[in-house]
Amino acid sequence: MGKMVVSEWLFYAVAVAALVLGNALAVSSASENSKVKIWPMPASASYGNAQLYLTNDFGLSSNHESQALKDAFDRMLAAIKLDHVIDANFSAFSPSSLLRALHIVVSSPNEQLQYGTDESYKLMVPSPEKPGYAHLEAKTVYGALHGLQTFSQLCYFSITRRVLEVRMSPWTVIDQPRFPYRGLLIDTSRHYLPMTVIKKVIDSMSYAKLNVLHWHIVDTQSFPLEIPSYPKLWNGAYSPSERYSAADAAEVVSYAQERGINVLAEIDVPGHALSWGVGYPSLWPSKDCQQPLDVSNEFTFKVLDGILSDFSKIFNFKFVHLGGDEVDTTCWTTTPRIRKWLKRHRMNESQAYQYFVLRAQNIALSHGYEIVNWEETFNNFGSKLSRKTVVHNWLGSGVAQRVVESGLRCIVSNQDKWYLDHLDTPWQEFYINEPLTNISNSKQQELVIGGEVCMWGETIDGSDIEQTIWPRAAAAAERLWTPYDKLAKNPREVTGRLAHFRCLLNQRGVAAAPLAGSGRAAPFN
Ligand code: CP6
Repeated sequence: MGKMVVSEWLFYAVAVAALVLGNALAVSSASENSKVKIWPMPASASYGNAQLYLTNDFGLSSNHESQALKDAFDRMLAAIKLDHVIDANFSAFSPSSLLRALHIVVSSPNEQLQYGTDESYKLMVPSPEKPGYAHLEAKTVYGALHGLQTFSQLCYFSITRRVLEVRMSPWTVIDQPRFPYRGLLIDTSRHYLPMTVIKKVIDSMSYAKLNVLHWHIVDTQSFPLEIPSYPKLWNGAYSPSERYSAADAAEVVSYAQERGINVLAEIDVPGHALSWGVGYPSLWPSKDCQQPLDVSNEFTFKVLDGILSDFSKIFNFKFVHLGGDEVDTTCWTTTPRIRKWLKRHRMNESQAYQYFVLRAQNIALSHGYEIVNWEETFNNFGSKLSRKTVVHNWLGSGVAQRVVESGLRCIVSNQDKWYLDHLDTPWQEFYINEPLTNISNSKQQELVIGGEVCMWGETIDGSDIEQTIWPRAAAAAERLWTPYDKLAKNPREVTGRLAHFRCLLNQRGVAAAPLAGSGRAAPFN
């Protein structure tokens, strides 16, 4: 007998033994032990002790012809194959240990992605009814996408067997997110981010089941986006090539949607908008006092209307972000023309700030949007805000509590925990930041729609954005996905699993930093 044959027999024997043992020992609960390497941790996961092998023609079968699902399946396979050569001798495996296909059943396959879309799924490997198959059930394509991500995390390339394998089967994962809004902010004004970089960020978000890309498009430093209604606005771009056409923006939206991610577009007004005046200087209070946007000029609101009209053709998320933070009204009171206007309208500068924000809200509402505003708008005149406002926290904790007490919705991004540009915030702080702190009433809890980690662009660009976002954003992603009672009370309990996810990101080409080097390894107690 040749060597090869002996080892093949050995594999066969081990595989059969594992399968028998696995089926005998079967299922324990995921929360009870650290063997589950899925990130973020699913709502429920049980597993056994057997090993399964994906056949070389492992394919998709589905009740529905969804191109999005087919494409996602192909990407998922590529992400688990990792370019390895799969040349196992399949005849050496027991037929009962082979997985031939993933069968996907989506009950509402035509539902479009939107805020609140059902993201639940149920994954069984193998299917109890069809032993050679894995089975994935979801209400929507977007739930199925999450199921594919989870499936990809159950599969490993075995370098000894030269095959894709699923360990610890049979698996049953029943899962859905804790919060409907799980965001990441990127900032393309402080540094331009190439389209390829934005797409890579979107890919990486899908691995962690984040579902909103908050695109802080424009700020003081540059205006990179084409606005067909006011074509000189992008004169405020850094350079002709550091721009996005309207078609580019639409491409970002569809690329994200195919991965289950909504795009929340932001134009931050009336502060943080100096670059608007490069193309249209009359938007500035004056040539040497250039922000906030001129509140006294009707043209300002015409431009805002044009932008939001153009947005409504591209950004089909139900929310638009209107900023409203850090407004320094000095230029309004020191510019004689505006000072006169304020006097004539019997407004002080803080009333003018309110007037601006509320008028911007009405324009957004007229284009069919609901609104997100930074928390200063709530802190200054919360009772005047449209009831369709979601207040975006950033300054401190405690605001969320006041927002939901007032009956408005809230997104949590407190800067001491969830600002990725704060390099001295370690992943453990990201992990333990709890959006529902001090909110116990269940009606109020529901008004906290989720949270968002913020990758402000002043100190990062396309060269280091990935390792600044990851792995810390993943820590927040679990906080936002996993049921509260399944979250680790001490982040130490999840270090190994997060390190594992970090390696998975690396394998998939995402430059996630080592855990000990993320957040500059600040001490954590
Ligand atoms: N840009 C805009 C920023 C910030 C905000 N808005 C910001 C403020 C403080 C810190 C980080 C970011 N760079 N438009 C606040 C929401 Cl520490």
